[in-house]
Amino acid sequence: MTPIDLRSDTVTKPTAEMREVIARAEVGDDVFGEDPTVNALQDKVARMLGKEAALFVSSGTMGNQLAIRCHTEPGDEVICEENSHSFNYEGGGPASLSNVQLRPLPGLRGVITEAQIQAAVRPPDDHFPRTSLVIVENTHNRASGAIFPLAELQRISAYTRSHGLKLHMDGARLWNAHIATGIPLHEYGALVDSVTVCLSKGLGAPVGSVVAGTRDFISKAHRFRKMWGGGMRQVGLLAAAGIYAIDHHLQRLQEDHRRARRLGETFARFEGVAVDMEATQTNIMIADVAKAGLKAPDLVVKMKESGVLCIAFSPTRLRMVTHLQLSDADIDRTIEVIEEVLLASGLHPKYGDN
Ligand code: TLP
Repeated sequence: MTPIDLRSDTVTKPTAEMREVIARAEVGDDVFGEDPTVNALQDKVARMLGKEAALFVSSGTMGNQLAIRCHTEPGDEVICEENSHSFNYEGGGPASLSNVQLRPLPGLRGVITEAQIQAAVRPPDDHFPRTSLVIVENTHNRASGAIFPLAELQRISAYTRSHGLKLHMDGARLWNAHIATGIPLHEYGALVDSVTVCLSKGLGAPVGSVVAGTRDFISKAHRFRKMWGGGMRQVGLLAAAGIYAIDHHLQRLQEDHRRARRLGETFARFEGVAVDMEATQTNIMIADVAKAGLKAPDLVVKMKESGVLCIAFSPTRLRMVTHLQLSDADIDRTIEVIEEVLLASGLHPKYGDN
């Protein structure tokens, strides 16, 4: 039997309709700027985000790293949140590709505040690195898909603008924040200097991300993308999948959000299991089993034996991510498996729940 795969929203495979669109895509050499489908995707995403221009890139990591490279000089310092993707999961890219150091600040549900940023910005002094960039993540992966509050983002944006700093948003799952809150994408876009969005996560395209910003920023990013070997040729095949994904898979993200909450509520019913339901606002659910004295990797193995795939995010935290290739029946079955595995691990439901 095919397992129910909740390891990430990156695991989706192109649907039959998407494959048809890919097959029909008009293409050209994108390094010459001649791929009409890539150009259409870039224009579409730039428009949606309210930015002047956009660039199709191979991955979210490349989008973020290009932004860091374009907004900084070697020796600069970049403020980010300590659990952010750029700090934890991009292979030390900022040090290697941009020769900058990161200054991770502790966040609450992935959110760093304007006050924290203000306190961390270095005064001008040749002893210090120069603070040039702030990165925020929306939604926040390691904070259970929490949405960055607009009001805090507005404060940060006003501060960075008035102090000559750049602000980049890792919006790998900004689509989810938009659907969950109803806040238009361009409202988020207007507050930041650049933003990366991913097509290959909740939207279900096989490959690709888009980074957006001013025309100058994008022409710089275009140069570094080429330098880093990321210039692709007849890549309209993939851009077509991205356009299809935006047109057909955006609104349905609310189903993923509803399903992630159901999973969170299931874990939260057990003694010793902590789920931050306030943070579980989109398609990521993280359950912490520290108080139950369990180990997340052991639970991952047990769930796998029952046909449910998920990942351990730390020795005690287990992550499940919902996506378009899961059905309500898959979620029902997952809930059964969670209950079986937790009961078999000696945990009890709270307040006599069953
Ligand atoms: N996240 C992946 C893993 O790398 C952890 C996942 O399964 O969630 N920003 C954020 C917030 C992300 O969650 C990811 C991917 C990226 C950037 C990078 O995207 P890719 O994988 O396309 O480089």
